[in-house]
Amino acid sequence: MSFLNSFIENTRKYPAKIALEFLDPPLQRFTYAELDEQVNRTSAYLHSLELQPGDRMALQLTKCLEFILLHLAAVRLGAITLPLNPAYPPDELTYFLEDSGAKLFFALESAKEKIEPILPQLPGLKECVFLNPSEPHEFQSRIINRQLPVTVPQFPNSPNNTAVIIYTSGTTGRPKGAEITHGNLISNLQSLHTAWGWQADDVLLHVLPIFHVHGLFVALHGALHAGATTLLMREFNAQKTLELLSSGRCTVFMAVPTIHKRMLDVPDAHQFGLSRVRLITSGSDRLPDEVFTGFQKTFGYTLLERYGMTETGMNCSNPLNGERRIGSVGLPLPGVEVRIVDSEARTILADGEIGEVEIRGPNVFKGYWRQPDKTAASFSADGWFKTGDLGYLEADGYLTLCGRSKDLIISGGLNIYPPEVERVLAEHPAVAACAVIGCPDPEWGEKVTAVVTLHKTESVTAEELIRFCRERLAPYKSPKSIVFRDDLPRNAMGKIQKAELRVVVCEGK
Ligand code: MCA
Repeated sequence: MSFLNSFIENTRKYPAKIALEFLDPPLQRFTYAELDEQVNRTSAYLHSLELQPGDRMALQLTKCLEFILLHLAAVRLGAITLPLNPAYPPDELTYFLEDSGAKLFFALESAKEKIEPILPQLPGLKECVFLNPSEPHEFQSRIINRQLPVTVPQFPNSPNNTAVIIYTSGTTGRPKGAEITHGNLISNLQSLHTAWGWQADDVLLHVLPIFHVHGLFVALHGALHAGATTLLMREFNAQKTLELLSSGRCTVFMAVPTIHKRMLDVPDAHQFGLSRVRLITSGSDRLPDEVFTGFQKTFGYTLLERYGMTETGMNCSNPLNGERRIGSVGLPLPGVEVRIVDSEARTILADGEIGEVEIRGPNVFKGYWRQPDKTAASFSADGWFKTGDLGYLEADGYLTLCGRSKDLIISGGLNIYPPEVERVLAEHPAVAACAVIGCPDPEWGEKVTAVVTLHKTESVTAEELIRFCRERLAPYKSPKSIVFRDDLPRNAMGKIQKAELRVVVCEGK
């Protein structure tokens, strides 16, 4: 049983329907039957590279057809996809490939010079293939149209088999690979299918990256599961998005608050009519009230906010029909249980009381890749996943989030864990101590800000420190601003007081 079963069924039900269409160059369009054929050929190719069930295949590609084919084909063979942000520099990339023990790695031709030097450090990696998605014919002739001897049968995945590993950072140590199973994916697809009323005649406008839960599982898998059409924009463009949404062709749109805000900021945005789009969702970060009401005023549309995490997929959603409550992430999805506990005593709290959100259900991941201790620590004694988010339930079941117990920054819908950035800054010889915090920001939600003290004899500029970080971290994780201070506030145990820093640095008090 695999999440691919519904896709395969749809290739028989709707062979001539457009499954995928890339809207910007290279323009590409595939019916369900054509996509199925290409996935089969790609499976035969991966089989010829001896990709076995359970093997990891890493993809560090842009949003392209090659990514989608390789992902679906690997999973069809029972292997595990490891999607990686193309922005990861070699340092981070080496860690992900090494930790996951990836056997195959598909990367961008344009990154070849940076990647080739790290390959000798990866003895587990059997093959690294460089692709150029702007020249799709190359992939076609090298891979898809090769004479391959066998049609490979679909591996009979069980719900507990891992389908995808997505790395998430934590408050301690290096990022951990969250193992997401076929069962997790199927249950979440079914819940969302019902909750959001997916139809085979839906047309999804897809503007998100596909190396994350949101763009890959919720949007792309959701549409393939429904037998719907997906129109893909390779890179988000606010003006073009509004033109497409008002064209009457699209019925579903999913985005993060930064994207919704950019759409509101388009000059004369109110002139675009979105009345033929039946569903517009917002997730991955808290939806600011002004964006929620801005959408109502400008487009006459009430955004549907939902709540998810890499480890759990989607947990809650405001209803399709019913009240989409401002500030709330809505009701638990079918099959998902939500409770609020006291962060210290771990006792269950009553409605209205703020505590840590815990989740239980078939959507909850299997564990962190080869990290049994960290997996155990992330579950309560009775098996609920501790999200690290703070919130409260209302008597009618709506969940409202109001902060985090874990030290996490969300910028433009992407998670950044301060310790990762602090570790890099601490490597700079001039830095004596540092603390990384998220300051509220109208564009990004939160802006990565580093507060730094220097060794007395050293000097360095903010620009130099930012450049130092950008050489070692993905650009979205690198500080957007550096604040120098003579010392950092600490408690009696010597721990840096981030709450105090946030007040002083972010609020300028
Ligand atoms: C780009 N930059 C960022 C971000 N994105 N900096 C901080 N946070 C970001 N999210 C950097 C760029 O590298 C660039 O740096 C500079 O900021 C300006 O880039 P710009 O061209 O304006 O950005 P963009 O390329 O237009 O991207 C903005 C974006 C993008 C469209 C909002 O960040 C995005 O697609 N976000 C969605 C992420 C997402 O799908 N999250 C889901 C995670 P420079 O020019 O200096 O190099 S899954 C999840 O969270 C859970 C499970 C859930 O519930 O969904």
